Amino acid sequence: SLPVELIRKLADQHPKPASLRFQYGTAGFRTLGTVLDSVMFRVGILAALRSKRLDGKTIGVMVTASHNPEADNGVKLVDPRGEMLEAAWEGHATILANAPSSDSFIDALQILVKNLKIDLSKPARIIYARDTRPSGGALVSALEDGIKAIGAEGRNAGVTTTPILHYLVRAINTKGTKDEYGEDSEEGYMKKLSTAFKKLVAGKPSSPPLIVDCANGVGAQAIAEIIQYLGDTLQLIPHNTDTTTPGVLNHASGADFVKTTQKLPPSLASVLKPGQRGCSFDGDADRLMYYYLDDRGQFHMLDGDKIAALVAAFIVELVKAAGLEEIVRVGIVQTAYANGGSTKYLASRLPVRCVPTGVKHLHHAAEKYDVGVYFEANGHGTVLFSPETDEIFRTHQPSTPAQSTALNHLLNLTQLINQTVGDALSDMLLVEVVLAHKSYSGAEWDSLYVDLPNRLVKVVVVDRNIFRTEDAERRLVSPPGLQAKIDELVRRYEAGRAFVRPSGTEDVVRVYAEAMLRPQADELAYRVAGLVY
Ligand code: NG1
Ligand code: ZN
Repeated sequence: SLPVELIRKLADQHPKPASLRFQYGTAGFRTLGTVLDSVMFRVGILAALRSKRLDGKTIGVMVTASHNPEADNGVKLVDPRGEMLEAAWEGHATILANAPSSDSFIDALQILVKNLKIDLSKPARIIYARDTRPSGGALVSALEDGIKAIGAEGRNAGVTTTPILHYLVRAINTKGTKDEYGEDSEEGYMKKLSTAFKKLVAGKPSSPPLIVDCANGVGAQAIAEIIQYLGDTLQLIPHNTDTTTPGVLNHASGADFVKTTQKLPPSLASVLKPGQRGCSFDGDADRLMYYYLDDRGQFHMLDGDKIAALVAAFIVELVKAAGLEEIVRVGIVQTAYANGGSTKYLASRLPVRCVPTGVKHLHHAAEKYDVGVYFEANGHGTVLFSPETDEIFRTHQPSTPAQSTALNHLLNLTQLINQTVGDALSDMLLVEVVLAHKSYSGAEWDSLYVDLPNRLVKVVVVDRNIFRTEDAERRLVSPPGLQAKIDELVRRYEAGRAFVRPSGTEDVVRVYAEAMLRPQADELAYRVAGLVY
């Protein structure tokens, strides 16, 4: 049975703020760092129950608020294969977080244990990590109290990136099996990625140096480490690496800044030279944006859609060159935020699916392909190789040296790519591999297709829950009549497209619009926003 006395004693030290309601959303719990103490304690216990339910498999807990302002923090659970928490448990998490008192929390735990038939005699194992946020240390202590209260085994992975924590979870749970993912240490991760990268670029002329904007977050630490492993195979020049000065995290820098403002971080203005490539990580290093300045100094953004196009084309080529095009099917998964230009380009070459926003939707849809490439326009994404495809790459007998080379490249890609979740570091190395193979400059990559001008705006509304969508969030079903009005507006714009959906992470409604010309995209976005308001 549950150690009720110990849980109560420790729960009393982490009381829930009376006025607040917490919700486990697409990014876990996320709000001001100062109000998350009770949530962290309870998440420690929830993670232990999840582990027990899965026969003692290790569950991950990541303390981060990603690209949000420094004062925010958050927490999300990672399932045994390194994936996002199973959807049904999001509801359990929300219930536990909102129990008003220690007693009602314990009652809720008892109900959960009973309903889910959790065998409390099973072991519970948890690995946890946090990003560089100042509130992280105290929140981890609260989490550790939760882990202690239920008698689970906890392993502290320290301050690290979200994707490294996902990697560790999978590595631990596959240790000693035929699916072994890698050594379960940060060093193991660095070795795995750098070894694969070196093999993939062997013999290729070395690329010009790449500027890396670390958003003053934990990515700076990962970049500093990977540089040690890469030697002279790739020149990285890190910027925005200050993880100690208060207030600088994600400030006017990082992948989200680049995507939402469609601008170069001001701190790179005197750094990035015309023609040179740069990229930005977000605060926990799971999103990546590329860009370059053209000869006239004009900024060009290479977002998640451009990364998907680059990577998918490369993999398709390799699959063909390996003689596997009849056996291995490559597909793409996007969300409604994917630029219309990218969808048109990709859909004429490959199967493309559109799913609702949120990594779990993309990930699950990508698993349906032999090779599934998924990227959100904001730069979060990865490539999944099915177990059967992995096996084919390992066992297929090439009939020519060219086939053998292509097959080796594919095998190395399965090692380079973090298949658990989007990973800025791994994705950056992947992009660099493709650019090196194709001898592409930023401009050549950019010219794969032309982005339609687009605008994303937030609208604060009284109740965002009245906005309900269908067709992968591309159409509104409620409030009644609104979609017809949007359609009526969109029809007046060449290549016009617009949609409205409630955010899953903020108390706002998002409006997205695109059109053939910049002023029209802006105008359409503001007119649709006017309908919503
Ligand atoms: P919401 O707030 O539901 O739009 C945002 C991003 C998602 C995803 C999640 C999780 C946009 C428009 N939305 O979701 O793509 O990354 O955060 O972090 O970028
Ligand atoms: Zn992030």
